Amino acid sequence: MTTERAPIPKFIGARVRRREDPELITGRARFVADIQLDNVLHLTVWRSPVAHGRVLAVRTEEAEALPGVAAVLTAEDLQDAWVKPLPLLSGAMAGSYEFTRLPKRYPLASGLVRFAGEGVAVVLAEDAAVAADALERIEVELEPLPALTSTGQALEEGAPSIHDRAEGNRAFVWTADSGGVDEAFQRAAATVDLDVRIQRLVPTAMEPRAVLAAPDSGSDGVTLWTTTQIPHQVQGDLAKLLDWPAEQIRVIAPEVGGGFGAKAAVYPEEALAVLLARRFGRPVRWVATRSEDSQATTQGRDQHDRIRLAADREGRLLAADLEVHADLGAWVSRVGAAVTPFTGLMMTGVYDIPAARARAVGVLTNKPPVEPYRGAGRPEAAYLIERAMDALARKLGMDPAELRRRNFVPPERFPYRTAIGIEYDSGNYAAALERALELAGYPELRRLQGERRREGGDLLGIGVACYVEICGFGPWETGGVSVDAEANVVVLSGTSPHGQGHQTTWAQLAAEVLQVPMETIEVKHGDTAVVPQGVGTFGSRSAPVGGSAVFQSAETVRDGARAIAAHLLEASEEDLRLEDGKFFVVGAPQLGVSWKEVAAAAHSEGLPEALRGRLRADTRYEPKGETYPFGTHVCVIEIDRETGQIRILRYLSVDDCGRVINPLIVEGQVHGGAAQGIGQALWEQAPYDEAGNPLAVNLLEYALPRADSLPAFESHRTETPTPLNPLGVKGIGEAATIGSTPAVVNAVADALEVEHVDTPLTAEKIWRLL
Ligand code: MCN
Repeated sequence: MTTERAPIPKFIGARVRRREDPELITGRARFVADIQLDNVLHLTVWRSPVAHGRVLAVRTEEAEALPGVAAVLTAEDLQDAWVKPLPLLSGAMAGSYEFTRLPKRYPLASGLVRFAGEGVAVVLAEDAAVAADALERIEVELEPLPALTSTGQALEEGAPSIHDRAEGNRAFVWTADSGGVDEAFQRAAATVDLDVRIQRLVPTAMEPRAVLAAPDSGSDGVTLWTTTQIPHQVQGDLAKLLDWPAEQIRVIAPEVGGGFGAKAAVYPEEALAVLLARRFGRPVRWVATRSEDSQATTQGRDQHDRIRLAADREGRLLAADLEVHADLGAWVSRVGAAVTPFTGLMMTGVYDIPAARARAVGVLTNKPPVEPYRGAGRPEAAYLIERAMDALARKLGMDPAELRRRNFVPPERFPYRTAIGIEYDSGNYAAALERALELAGYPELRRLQGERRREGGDLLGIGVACYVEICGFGPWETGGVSVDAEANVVVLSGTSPHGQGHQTTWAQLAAEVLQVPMETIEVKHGDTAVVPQGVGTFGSRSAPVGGSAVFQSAETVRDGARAIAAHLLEASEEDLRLEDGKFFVVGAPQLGVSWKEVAAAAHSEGLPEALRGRLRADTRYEPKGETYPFGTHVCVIEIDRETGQIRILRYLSVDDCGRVINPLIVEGQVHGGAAQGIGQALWEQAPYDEAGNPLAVNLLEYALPRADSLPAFESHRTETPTPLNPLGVKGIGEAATIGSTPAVVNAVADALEVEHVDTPLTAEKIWRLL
């Protein structure tokens, strides 16, 4: 119904404070570990202390004999329970797989352990202390085997294969090729060739992972509370693994303290808790310690790449060529085979490059599995192309901003098909760059830098990075809206927020369409019994896909309400306008009915059949395609010549996520995202020794960014809506992580006047370089 003049948005675009925060910041929110049940058994996992070894014997008698221990179980004890291995996804939007050999994983290792931290046996005990003591009494005889800790070692001729199935330690090889790359390199006036290592990171959510599973009374069902971003997929995957009907597994994601992609996996502990709760008829709880989490939760990034660019004399790009060696760890994660190709798919970035070729090899090593981590393959892509662009600018003696300007995909070319074969929906890359340069005072910064260089003071570096990312993945998401007899609104969403503020933004969407106060709207999510279908929160998909579902349901309910109002007013629907919670006849505002009256009538007996049930709608929204947010980040740094210490003097970004639902939340997402990208650039790394032992398993050893080491973020926006969804929104959850790492590293390379330096840019590394 489009007859009414669209009211000026009151809720969409407003800086509404997050309604979930009061509970969170006053400690009233309930996380998995806060849920108390009677008669709980505590689960602990015996984890391999070595990265690679043959399990010769597991002796459990001593542990079993400990008072309070209910059971000690090994992979062999449980093997009949698992009907299928943990499910894996593969497939890419363009290009093709030369082969895939994805090893089959079960919740506990048997025969071989393949990374330090892999689970071999479990204890169930009456309390957590006994469960911990029992672990120490389990005796596992292990024959250590040489560990492969890098893609270089794993791909070497004659290297032992970690899995029989994946010979040569290649789990998959994905390629895409537009053709014409070699010819372009032959006729190029300038080329660059960078060898880049992207270190492994530990996704560090505030809340380590935890599970609690309880048998339902009077049925075969089990309820699982878990720290997940994807409750419905956990339900589906566990049902396949155990061959149980999905309805027998209710999955609840209560408050989840961050995830960053690492809680979008389906984990052994989830499967074990559900299985054992049913077997023992008692609730089963497992809560990871911080150091356990750093080994038993999936990790991020870890690539060794080579990127080459070819350009003509004026700096116009002719071709790009990329080889990715992705260190997947010991197992291909649930979506690893589908996500690694993103680095290749997004390799041309914001530039119009006529020829491109990518090859991505998924390599198995003796380290914990890598799962998507904020950005998942796209931070790597943006980092590679943006580092290579700076290197090319150096080679051509050209200002890096000018080189970018010359190569952007122009706004009139959208939708734009890249040489790799994916389609960007909308964009104005030059607008974001120019705005960022203006806000930064770019010419003045360059002048100052020249002055510093002449005078020999602390080194000043200016980093510019332009990014585009792919997000808003399908295949669908659910969003339901209903209005009860008292005009209270309930929104049901298949997304599963864990810090993104959907409680607030979904209420904004419904309030806008229904023209009701936000306080009358309740948003429910994260429980498969309340919201029967959903896909979950990852890949910055919730606003474009889940938000669109909520929006469309709200429109359907509003139209239903208008029909009821027309019936009550004996007016024509076309003559009715909705404003401030009231339907009224245009030109006669005194003739109106409120939402309360409409809702009461809708739930009463007297309504004609055709108008019944119209205050409820459930949309399963299928996006027409992915959306591509973009932006420019600018970082200004100073390097202390004496210590190699890097100080960020200014950090600003111009991000474009299309139409914005809540600017306050978008800015929060940008701040958090940038903090993570800066952490990767400067401090964070998950090192392993030659034997595959992790060297950073707690927050003393793992250098997480801290508030006092981060700059004040200046967050700005341009707004280029996507034509692909009714809201015009693109995602923002990962954008700043993608834009920030290259901005910082470009600034440091600019200060040092070097072609490239690998992350993390610790003071020691910089000091040695100086
Ligand atoms: N939003 C908006 N206007 C837009 C786009 C988004 O107001 N144009 C709002 C959304 O309504 C939502 C939030 O911004 O409230 C993020 O939306 P979106 O970009 O769709 O991302 P998702 O909600 O799907 O969140 C996933 C994304 C990812 S992939 C990671 S990783 C990540 C991130 O979100 N992990 C986070 N942000 C995080 N924030 C916190 N606090 N914790 C994490 O673990």
